Parts: sequence; C-alpha cells; structure tokens
Amino acid sequence: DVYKDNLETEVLIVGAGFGGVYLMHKLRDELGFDCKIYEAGTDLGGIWHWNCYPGARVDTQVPIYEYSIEKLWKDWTWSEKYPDWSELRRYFAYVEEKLQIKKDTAFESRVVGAQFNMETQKWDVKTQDGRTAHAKYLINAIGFAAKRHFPDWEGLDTFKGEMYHSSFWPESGVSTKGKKVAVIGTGSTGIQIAQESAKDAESVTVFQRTPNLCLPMRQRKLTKEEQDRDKENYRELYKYRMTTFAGFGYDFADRNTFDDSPEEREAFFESLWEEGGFKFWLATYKDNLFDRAANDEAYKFWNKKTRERITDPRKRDLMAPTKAPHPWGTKRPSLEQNFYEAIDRPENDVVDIKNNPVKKVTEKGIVTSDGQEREFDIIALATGFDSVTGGMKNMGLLDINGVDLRERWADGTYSHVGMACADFPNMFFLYGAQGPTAFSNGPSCVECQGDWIIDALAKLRKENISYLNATRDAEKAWNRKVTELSDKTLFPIADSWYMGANIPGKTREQLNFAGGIPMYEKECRDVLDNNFKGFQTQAPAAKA
Ligand code: NA7
Repeated sequence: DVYKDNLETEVLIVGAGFGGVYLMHKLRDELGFDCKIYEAGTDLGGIWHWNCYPGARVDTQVPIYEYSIEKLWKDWTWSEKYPDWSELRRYFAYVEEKLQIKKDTAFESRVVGAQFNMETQKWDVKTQDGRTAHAKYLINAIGFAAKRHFPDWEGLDTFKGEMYHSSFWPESGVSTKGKKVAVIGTGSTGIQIAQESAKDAESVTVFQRTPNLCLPMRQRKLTKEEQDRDKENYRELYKYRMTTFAGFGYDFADRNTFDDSPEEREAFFESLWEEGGFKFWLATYKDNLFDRAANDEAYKFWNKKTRERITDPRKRDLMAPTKAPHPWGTKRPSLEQNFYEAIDRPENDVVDIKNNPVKKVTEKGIVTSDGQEREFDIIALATGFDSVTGGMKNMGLLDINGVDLRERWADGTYSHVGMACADFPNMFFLYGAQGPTAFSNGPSCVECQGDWIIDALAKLRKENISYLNATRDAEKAWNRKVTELSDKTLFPIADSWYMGANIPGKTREQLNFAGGIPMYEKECRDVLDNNFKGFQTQAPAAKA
C-alpha cells in the first residue's frame, strides 16, 4: 500500500508530471527498480494537473511536446497543434492506461521534509499529513513552477469579487461572461488568460509591468490522417530533437544576422514569422541571443509587425514600445493568437504598472498610485512562480549536516550537473536548477536528464556503490560553467525568472544551463563515463 506510513521503497520519486512518470516507467518497467511516487496533487500531469485557467495551453507544438516512447505515440492522436490543458489531461489519462503509473503513486502526498540517514543509508521522507517513507534514492521531479508567486499588495485579501492565482484556478471553471476581468502579469499565463477572457468578458484590463514580446502561435487543427502519415518519421524526429539546442523540431540557422543583406534578412524573418510558434526565437540567426546589434534587428522586425496590429496609440506604445524593454528573446516570449487585437478593442485596456504601480487592492478592485480605482468582478493573478529553485527550497530538504537546502542556496545556487547537490547523497533532481530547463522543451529535457539518472542508478547497482555524494568542488565548477555560458549571452541583461529577477530579494544569477541540450548531455555523460566524476562514492563512515 503506497499510502501506508513507514513506506519502504528503493526509489522515491516526488512529482507525477512529465518527469516523474518517465522515471517511474523506465526505472520500474525496464530496469526492475522498486519505485514509488509521492505527488501533491490528485492526478498525474504535473503542471497540467494544476493549470486549468481560461486559455491554458502548451506553447510547444506536438509531437515535439510529448514523450518519445513509441507505445505512447503510436496510437495517440492530437486535435490541435498546440493542445490545451484538457487535452493534455486526456493524454496523461492515456499514458496511465498504457503504463499504469497510479498503482505506485500516492496522491495528496506533499513532501515537507527529507534527510539522508547516515545510519540506515536511506532517505527519511515526511509528508504534510505525517506519513513517512524510507528510500535508498530520492528523485525530485517537481518541475520549475512548484512554488506560486503572489504580489505583496496591501489589501489583497480584502477583494470581494473572485480572485485566483493562475495555477489555483477552480476545477469547475469560472465564467468570465459579461464580467469585468483584471489580469495581473503578462507572462505566458497572463497573455493566455487575457485573450481567452476577452472572448466573452465585458472588459479585460491587463496590468502590465513589462510588455511580453509575443509571437504569433498560428494554431491549427490536426487531422488523424496527417498525424498517421507523419508518424513514419517520429523515430527520426525524436532522435533529431535531442540534437537541437532547445530539444525542438528545429534549430538555429547556421549563419549570423549580418551575414545576410537587409533584404535577405527581412525575407528570412518574414518566413519565420509566417511559420509561427517559436521559430522566430529558436530557428533564427545563431547570434540573435549573443549580439546586441543582431538582436536589435530582430526587435525592429517584431516591433514593426506588432505595432501594425494595434490601432490605439497609447496601447501601442505600451505593448510594443519602439525602444526594446530588454533584448528580444531574453525573457520568455508567449505565443498569442489574437492578444493584440483583443486588448486594442475599446472595452479592454492595458495599465502601465511600471510607471503607475498598484497601490492597493480594495473590496471592489485595484487602486493605482495615481489614485484611480478600477472595479472588477474577477482578478486573475498571473504573477508566476518562484521559478526553478523555489520548489526544492520549499520542501524541507536537509543535508547530512542538518542544513536546509533553502539556506544552502540562500546566496546562490549550487549543484553538480544540475541534477545532484553536495551532502544530499543519493538524491537527484530534474527539470530544475542549472539544467537546460527553461531553455528547452520540457519533455526533451526530462528525457535527457531522466536517462542520465536512470543510467546512473543502473551503474550504481552494477558496481555495487551504495553512496553517491557530489563534492563541493564539483558544485563550484558547475556554477562557474552555468554562469560563464550565460555571460556570453544577452540573458543577464533582462529582469527575468531565468535570472531569478522576478522574486523580490532573490539572488540574481542564471538558473539555467545555456549551452543547449547536446552540450549538456555531453557534460553529463562525461561524469558517468569517468567513474562519477565530481562525486564521492563512499560514505565517510565506510572510509573509516
Ligand atoms: P511569468 O512568466 O513569471 O510571468 C509573471 C508576470 O507577472 C510577469 O509579467 C511579471 O512582470 C508579473 N508580476 C509578477 N509579480 C508582479 C508584481 N508584484 N506586480 C506586478 N506584476 C508582477 O509567469 P507565467 O505563469 O506567465 O509563466 C511561467 C512559465 O510557465 C512560462 O514562462 C512558461 O514556461 C510556462 P515582469 O515581467 O516581471 O515585469
């Protein structure tokens, strides 16, 4: 019984999203490990279990955004190129049908504490409702958005209308029909909520601190016939996916911005724009994220294309300012469908809370610093997450000396290859700090890191190694590598969650590996091929 107190297991995985389900399947079904999952929610799906706000959908196209496991893609058919949350939940139900993950998963089991016990050589793990588990290996597969972020505005809890954080949207749905809707934040989530609500709301008001430099999604229906035909190439496609920088179905062009004449450049940008999705970001000139002058060309193109779509001059200057708020693509662009046209309509609005910040929330609505009160029926908080590190810092992980990871990472983030931490022996994590996380397609990233963890466990078993602990030196070296890679790019210029700059007081540093999936994979393989380079493989007691 996976819910019992004092659960004993070889591997305990925390989280049943893309990462946790992949690990469970491979470790249990292919390698014969005894595996259990603790999941805080009530179903599989990770972020797609939590996300059900209006318009929630993935902005990476299928079949790139799915498992490469053949028995999962063979007979599965999507209805749209960019599926919404309900279809992604159906996909996870199908995954369950094929893989039977749930029989080894304890839901409503939020981990609130864990420490490696040097005597038993096992992890002791505690859940919020007081159960314990003991496992030789602990794997955190909690995603990069496990800790919500709320604004610290005065009066936030006095609002009498409906107010929800995007990842805590009521399952039963919230009707926006005929309502006055406020959307706080312009990340991917805020853009999706705003454009969806604008279909039937009386008005939608977007509170914008930084404009999102959105790209056209070019959503379309997919037929079964075309998918069946394309499936002949899926094996090749999934192999190719791992050779690209971001684990996508395409990669950067092999030339720089100024290798092309202005006319060629315009035509190239135009073709990427027409194809839609992230092409303008991830299939563009290879110097786009490295060279400011090159990047300015991309911004100019984006700016011209977007300004054309907004007729109201004030809204145009706010949502698509002539001067770039940050280098193009250094904050995550959202894929939109008709966002600009929707907000341009007279009943809708955008409020500049960079220059006119929110002063307080009242029973009726939101007051900005200029004293104006706007009244709303619904406030959607699309203010994001303490991304990448917040989740793991919030689960009571203690190192072998009793120090909480929260303190270990207080002034900077340290890991070995973005999957292990010093003095957290036999613990791994994926889709988190210092991995390719934010710069890659989720399923590609978890398969790349998951395969490494799986191979590491198999090697430990084969070589009879019972204790694996990253060294502090290895962590320092990895931190340096992550920083150096990022410093060559334009990413550090922007105040983004990539840089930890979205949370007040959080250390500003690059939280993601910016070298791309192939380079990352090579670094990680090097560790395995060289006898766990950067790890101690004997417990201190055993040494004595
Ligand atoms: P994001 O991308 O972190 O966006 C959060 C937005 O909320 C962003 O526009 C922030 O403005 C804004 N924000 C955050 N705190 C405040 C306060 N206190 N006041 C005003 N505005 C605020 O989160 P999402 O949920 O949209 O997306 C998360 C990821 O999930 C996304 O990138 C995809 O990978 C999927 P800012 O830009 O910092 O000025």
